[in-house]
Amino acid sequence: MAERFRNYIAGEWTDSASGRTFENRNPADHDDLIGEFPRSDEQDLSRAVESAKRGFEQWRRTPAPLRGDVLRRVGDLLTERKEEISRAMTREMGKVLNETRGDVQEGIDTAYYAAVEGRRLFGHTVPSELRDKWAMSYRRPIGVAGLITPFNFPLAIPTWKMFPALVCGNSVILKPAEDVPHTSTILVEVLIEAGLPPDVVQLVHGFGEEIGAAMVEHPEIPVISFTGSTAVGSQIGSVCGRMHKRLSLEMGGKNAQIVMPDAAMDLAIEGVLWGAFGTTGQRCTATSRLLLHDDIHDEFLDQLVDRASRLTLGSGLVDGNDVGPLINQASLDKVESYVEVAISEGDEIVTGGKRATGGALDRGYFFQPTILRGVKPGSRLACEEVFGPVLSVIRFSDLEHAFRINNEVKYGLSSSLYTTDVRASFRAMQDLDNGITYINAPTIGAEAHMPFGGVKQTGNGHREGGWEVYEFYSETKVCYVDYSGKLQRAQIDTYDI
Ligand code: UN1
Repeated sequence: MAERFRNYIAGEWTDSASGRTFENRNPADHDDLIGEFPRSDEQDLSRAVESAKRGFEQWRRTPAPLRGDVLRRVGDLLTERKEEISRAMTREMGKVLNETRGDVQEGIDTAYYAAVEGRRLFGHTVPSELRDKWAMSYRRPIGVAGLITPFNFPLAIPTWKMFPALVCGNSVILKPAEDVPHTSTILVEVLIEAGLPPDVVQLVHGFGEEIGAAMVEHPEIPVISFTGSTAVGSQIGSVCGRMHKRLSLEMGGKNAQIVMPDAAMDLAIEGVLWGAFGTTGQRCTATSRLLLHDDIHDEFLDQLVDRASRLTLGSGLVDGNDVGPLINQASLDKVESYVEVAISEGDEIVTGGKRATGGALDRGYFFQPTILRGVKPGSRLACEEVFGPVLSVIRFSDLEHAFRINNEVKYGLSSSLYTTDVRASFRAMQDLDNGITYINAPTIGAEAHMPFGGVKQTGNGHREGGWEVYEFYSETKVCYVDYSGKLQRAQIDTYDI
């Protein structure tokens, strides 16, 4: 019998109202059934919203430093359970244990950062134009926040959204990706154990087209935060625009690592291996383009191919494996179809290019780390997000040329420049059209206390992480206090100095 997991609604672990479920299996081994999870719909959502509204009334009145204290305990509990959560995460998501430990650590860092923000949440007090009058602003919570999260960071991304939302005084409804429902189940257990009032958090499992869409369309969820594809983000954006909802979108990337001839070559090779094939390329920050200067192109590529072809594929739970599986069959099919596109566009496969098979690999969604050379700027492989272990190599002649190639895609999440030239580094920070630029580090690896997000089609102007996300989850309230005892008319009454 498969283990049966539940939603968390109105302070109880509960089945879906319809009784329907879906299966969660290990992407490295189809035979490994993790459990059955509720397939939720509008009925479950209605109950979750009613509870979250009660939770909001209670929580918005709880002093923010106390809200922060709950998050500090969450950080402590995640630290205690780090190894167990990492293993559960690798089992359902696939990436290797070292990476799932990093994912949990990102959640822990986000919790401790949030705990401290509970003692800040700064407003401003500024001079009034008038005498005996104060002018000030402070941050108020908004209401019920609907959080829709992807499969690739099963703990970190829910925490990026949830913890700031909670510290600001909102209640939250989390809809995790259907591929990774177990990790968020543990996260909600931890929140409750840490002392979060039960109505303040709701967990609804299920599919994007069903429960996810219902959340976006629900009139009593005024805030939506979504991480996922640009196509789905656009649909969500049109609904939220029509309903005047506050919306944060984190979407696709086509991130480039640029290598100049003066770079430390070994460092640049380590960087691209990690950026392109870590998390099996399933990060929105993944390095999916490698821009090599003409002078080093061939030599760099030879060494890189040698290293990439030696990466070991297999279950992320087994020590020594470097690269885990893709998340599911659809993802495997998509990656495979991009290799066909590459061939039709005349790109040359220099390593990989196929499903990885044989022995235990046959039971999972494994794809060989793949490098394509001769990819032409403007071609599909150079422009579209693959979300898998496929790296497109593009040549360039000088820095300006590399910047142009970097900037000509519709996405703008992260970029990276390897060089020892300080002028080139600062030019890159200024001219690369991305939300994040790394110098001498790969395109992945953002830190929890810094704003995270991208420009152009990657986002809609908001940032997760860092101090900025606290503005997203709160409204500015402005207050004036006039203690002059008389009517003072702004912009009309003037005083002699
Ligand atoms: C994502 O891929 O959606 O910077 C997030 C990084 C990680 C987060 C990635 N800290 O790669």
